[in-house]
Amino acid sequence: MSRNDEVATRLEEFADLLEATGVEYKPTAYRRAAENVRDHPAPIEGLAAEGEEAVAEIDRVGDAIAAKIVEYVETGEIEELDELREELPVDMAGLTAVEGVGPKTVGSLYDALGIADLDELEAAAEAGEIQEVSGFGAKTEQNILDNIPFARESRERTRLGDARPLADDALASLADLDPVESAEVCGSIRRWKPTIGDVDLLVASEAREPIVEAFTDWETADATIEAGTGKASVRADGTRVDLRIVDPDEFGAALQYFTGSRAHNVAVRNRAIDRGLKLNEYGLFDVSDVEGEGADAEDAGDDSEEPDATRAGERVAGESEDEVYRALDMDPVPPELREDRGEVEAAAEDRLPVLVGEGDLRGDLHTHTDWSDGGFSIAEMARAAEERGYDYHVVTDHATGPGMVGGVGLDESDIEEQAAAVAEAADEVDIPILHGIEANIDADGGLATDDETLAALDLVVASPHAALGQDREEATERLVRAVEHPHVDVLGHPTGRLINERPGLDPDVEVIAEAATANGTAIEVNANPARLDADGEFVRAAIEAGATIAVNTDAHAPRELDNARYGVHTARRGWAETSNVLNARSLDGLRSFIL
Ligand code: DGT
Ligand code: CA
Ligand code: CA
Ligand code: ZN
Repeated sequence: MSRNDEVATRLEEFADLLEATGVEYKPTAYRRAAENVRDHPAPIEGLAAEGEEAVAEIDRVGDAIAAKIVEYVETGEIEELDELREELPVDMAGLTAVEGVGPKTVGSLYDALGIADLDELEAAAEAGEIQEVSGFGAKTEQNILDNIPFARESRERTRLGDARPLADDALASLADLDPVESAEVCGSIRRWKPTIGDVDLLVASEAREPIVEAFTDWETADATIEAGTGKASVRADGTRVDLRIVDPDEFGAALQYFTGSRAHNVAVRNRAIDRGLKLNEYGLFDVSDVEGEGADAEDAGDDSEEPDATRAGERVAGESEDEVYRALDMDPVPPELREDRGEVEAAAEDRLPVLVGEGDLRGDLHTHTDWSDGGFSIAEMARAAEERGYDYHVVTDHATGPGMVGGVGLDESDIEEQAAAVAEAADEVDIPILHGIEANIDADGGLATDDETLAALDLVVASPHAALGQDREEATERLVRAVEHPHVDVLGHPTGRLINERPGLDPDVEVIAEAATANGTAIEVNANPARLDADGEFVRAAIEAGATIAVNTDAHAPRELDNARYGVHTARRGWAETSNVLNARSLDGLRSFIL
């Protein structure tokens, strides 16, 4: 966490505590200041060293807040914040993670019932105490109860978009060390799961101590949890990072083991047992001659959840992962597929999909500019796409409609005006720019933008932005109607979920997939790491039904085009091949689909 982030987090905590104690206006001022401190290009500690005036130069940071920032950078504390914390000793972040619970609610419930954390909140709701508090009712209490499990889970798991860069950073700090022969990320990150419990790293080396030392000295590590000879764990940016060091000839077996998932490993291990072999983190061993093991052993351990963790037997494979899979008469399984959803059988029968790759995308079909809520011009965004090597670029700013607040969306006349601006920007870059729109799907599946305007556009993405609490049936009907709309080309972030923030819609994905296939509408994998929507399971249903998918970043800034990789790996989790992906096609291929 940069110092700017850290200071911003303190200011936000300050804002929450003020709001909880009933103070008005000031919380908003602190939140705005926090946002600008976080986004400020210069390190806050440098400005603080120059004094309060330099800090107050940051937009929206007044003298009073500047003084607190300097106090914090100099002493590590803000006296007034400490006083507020004493006055209201609650787990604010934990409690406000519950949808519908804001700082004000936290303040009221603390005053009335002394609720300080999630466990106490749950107990009070279960005992029916919350509905007795003035301003609360039975419905609010039930809502709180319903939303606690999601809040708990989201407090415990880190978004892939935060964990992957952390893992890459840790790995880079290790890979350069002299004694390190190979280094890889494993666990759920290597499988590109949307959220991860902890980061797992694996290093192959004959050495141990210097690597553990370098790891615990890694500059992002905040604390050492444990440091042994072959393994160590640290906490970094609030996430646990585990490192294991193994001998180079066991690296492949260890990589296979620690990549998981557990269910995949059990299935692969049972395949080994069927062949008189034993697979564990040390290697693949022929145990037919080992007493008490082998196929004839009384307890051959079929369907065993845990492997026999010894090196007994004759080593058959272990140095590389591919070698381990091949020795089991199967094709190497891409990590994204290792969830025990048929991949072991497919690998054994030589019918694994050839998955889409990061380099296969030829353009982005969902991007924003400063015409709506993006921060950059049409030409700037298109140039960034060109620099990535894309063959085309599609601008899809927000149209007006439900969920668009503060005049963000474009109405029909804005869209017409933008068409001319897109044509002008096209002269500034060497790739074609298509003019699209991101229309809003209203609660019953209709679009707020009129048909004539939609018909004149090159491409229409339609996405839900409001009414995301609908039940399954309503949500399914709504999305099917949107997919059937004659002008809709892409169903954008279909569930509207925000990972760790809100679950979004829960439609019947098979029904949507069939409608999408029948109507020639693509289903988006929104690559924003806060969304990853559709997810891998949805993608798989889409592809099995014969639908086409689109991997889009929904970028609001040039650097967000880099999020494409999260989308590609999510599509891979859904078994997507290049031919299934609309924006892996040439401009002609794209045009014939969206026609
Ligand atoms: P996470 O961290 O909750 O997102 O999920 P993973 O898959 O990264 O799980 P983690 O970190 O507990 O362990 C990493 C991998 O190592 C896991 O996917 C499978 C393997 N593994 C770890 N411990 C065990 C174990 O006790 N039994 C088995 N069968 N596999 C294990
Ligand atoms: Ca893990
Ligand atoms: Ca772990
Ligand atoms: Zn968008």
